Amino acid sequence: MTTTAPDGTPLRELLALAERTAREAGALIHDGRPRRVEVAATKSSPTDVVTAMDTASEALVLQRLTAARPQDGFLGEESGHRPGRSGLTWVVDPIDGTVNYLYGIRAYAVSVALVADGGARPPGAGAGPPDPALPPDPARWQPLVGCVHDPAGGETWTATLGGGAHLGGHPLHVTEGVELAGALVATGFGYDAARRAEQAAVVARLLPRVRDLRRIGTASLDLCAVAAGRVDAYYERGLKPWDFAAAVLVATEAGAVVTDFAGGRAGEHGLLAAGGRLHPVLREALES
Ligand code: LIP
Repeated sequence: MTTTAPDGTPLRELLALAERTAREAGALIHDGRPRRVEVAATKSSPTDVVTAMDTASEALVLQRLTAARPQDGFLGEESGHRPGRSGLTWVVDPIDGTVNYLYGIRAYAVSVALVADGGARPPGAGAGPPDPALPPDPARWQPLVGCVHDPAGGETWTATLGGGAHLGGHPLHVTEGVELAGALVATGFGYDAARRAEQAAVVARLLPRVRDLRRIGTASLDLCAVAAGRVDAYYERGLKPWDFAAAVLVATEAGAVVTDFAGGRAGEHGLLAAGGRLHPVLREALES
């Protein structure tokens, strides 16, 4: 079982820092939420919004983590990448479920992960030396510590590599032995209308074959729901690395199989999380 990071720091110490920071940012966004949240900016589409609280939350997390561990890199949804020199990078979504937060729907989270970089390389560089100036590559990184804090629900999900996944200190395990027809499946949709049309077609074909679908609107909470057995599976295409960096570790440490739709490494191109028996059946249904 892995108990220390490559620099020798105990994972439980790094998890404590991640959890302390996520909880503080969670209190900021939850307690400080104005009655009417304004859109501060948009990103990939008019519906891909940023609020002032996204920015404030990330600034707080960045300040706390760089004060505690200035040698580490940082990759945040709103402020981008800051290279480090330790080979470790904090990957942060300051508000996952921003649209829910904007509308006052109580399903949003602060996600903080620490990954071993795995050596990001310039495009076409092959097996050459990693470039520390580049953001860590989700296709190569190894999450070591993950914390997803849901301030509205008062729940904190944690995991360390090889140390299991926990909710409020209680161990988590995915549902097992679920048939496709009995599966409660979570999913999400992109901010791009053309992609949503494709995703709607997939839903139309899948819905008659499963128990039901759920669309929570927050990828990190979807993956934590798989870990806790609150849903049997979750799939989505188009997620950003900060959406899933921490929660994939929670799900895998709870016994979920997490891949893309072809059975390879999960990422922006596709993510499917489910218990061992349901995963291949659902993957085949999604591929077909
Ligand atoms: C959101 C994800 C959600 C997805 C949304 C959006 P954000 O992240 O958590 O699963 O369906 O399109 O990507 O933008 O709130 O950080």
